[in-house]
Amino acid sequence: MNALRFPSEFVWGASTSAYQIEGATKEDGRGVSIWDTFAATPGKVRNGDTGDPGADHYHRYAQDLDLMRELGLRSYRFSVAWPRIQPNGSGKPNQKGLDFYRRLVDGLVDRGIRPMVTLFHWDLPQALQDAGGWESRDTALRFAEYAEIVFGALHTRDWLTINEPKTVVDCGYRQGVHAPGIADWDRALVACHHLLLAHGLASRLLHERHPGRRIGPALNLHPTYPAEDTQACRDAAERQDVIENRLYLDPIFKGYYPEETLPADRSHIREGDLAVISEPIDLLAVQYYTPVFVGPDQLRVIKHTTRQAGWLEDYPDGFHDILTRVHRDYPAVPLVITENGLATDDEPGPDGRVADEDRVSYLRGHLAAMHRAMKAGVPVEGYHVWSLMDNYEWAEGYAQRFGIVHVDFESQKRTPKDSAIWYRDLIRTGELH
Ligand code: GBH
Repeated sequence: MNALRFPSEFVWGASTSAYQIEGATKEDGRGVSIWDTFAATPGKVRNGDTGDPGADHYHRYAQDLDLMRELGLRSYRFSVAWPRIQPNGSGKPNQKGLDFYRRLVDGLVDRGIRPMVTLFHWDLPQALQDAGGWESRDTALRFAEYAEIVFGALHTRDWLTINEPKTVVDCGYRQGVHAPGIADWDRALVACHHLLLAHGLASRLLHERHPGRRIGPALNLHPTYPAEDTQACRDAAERQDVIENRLYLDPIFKGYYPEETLPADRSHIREGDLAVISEPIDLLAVQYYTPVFVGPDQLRVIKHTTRQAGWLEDYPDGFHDILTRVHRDYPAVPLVITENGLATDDEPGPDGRVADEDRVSYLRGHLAAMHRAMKAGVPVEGYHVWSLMDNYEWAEGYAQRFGIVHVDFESQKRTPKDSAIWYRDLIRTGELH
């Protein structure tokens, strides 16, 4: 492949989230989150793994900041743990929690790395779950209060509201494989509405109180394709697209829900809600891992198997297709890629190197596909690999490693994998080889 050039102002970065890396779940006044509860419930997470020790980032953040600088990152996307800021989900902020994120943001700025802050990456305060969680409208109102506390404490431009509302809806409320572990589609749709409302309320607040800043949602988008070239499969893929993508894109960009997703009982959807949800956004954060191939029976068909995560297919064209489609159907907003990556089971070899060639190949293919979309006019301003370092992969515990930096969860030693060295060179030259 000839080298592909990226614009010199292109923003290269890496992503993490609080519960997955911080550890220290009982320190400095942090309250209990629904993931602490879920992980402690027997049978929910592989090997009974919990967010402790994580990558012990709460204590090692200074070392991790130096690592980011060595890799040449220009942006770092992380999340704030709501239970560190409001241990019970409402009321006066916990100073020590705010101080941690202030130190982190200062450390980034000192090193010339742009912070991108996610307000909610799934670690809901348990006290709010006890009061109904996302099925309760009040959680959306509490989220806006929490957002305003964080907006006021961190002086930084770019903000993301909710990470992957679809995963909360689908894994947390439909399948029950994530916290809070509910398996009921009707309840999932209520939670979905309140997640979107929370996004809209926080976005509106930022616009009213902090002009000059930018905000948007972080959506995991999955292009859907017919598994076979038949009418039944094409229809099934179309139906699947509604559930995967349009349930989130349509209300946010157009102010309405796809007809097929409106439940019989709509009492939770109030007059004016969709105007809040469709508050204009300043950027759309796109997370892409895998397409979905759909069989005539609406069941998923896996076509391009990857070694570790069964749900994740290596299909770069899907990235190109979803980017061009989003830009065509939901135009006029800059796109930032906030997650893309692969799980592998790499360990350091005798020479200390971590040879993760599958990850390099996945990333290379996906960046080439993104480049193709940019050439076709899609305004992608930056890219963040998932993840900066190995971490707690939710229900998979520590078994799946998505990092470009290896973490030994016993010693907490960090070792940049071959993919990290490759990424550093890409950032330095702006050329994809
Ligand atoms: C993202 O989720 C998350 O934002 C991030 O925290 C996570 O670490 C990363 O991607 C890698 O997974 O679908 O039933 O097979 C992506 C959505 C949801 C996909 C859980 C994998 C596994 C359960 N993920 N899903 S299932």
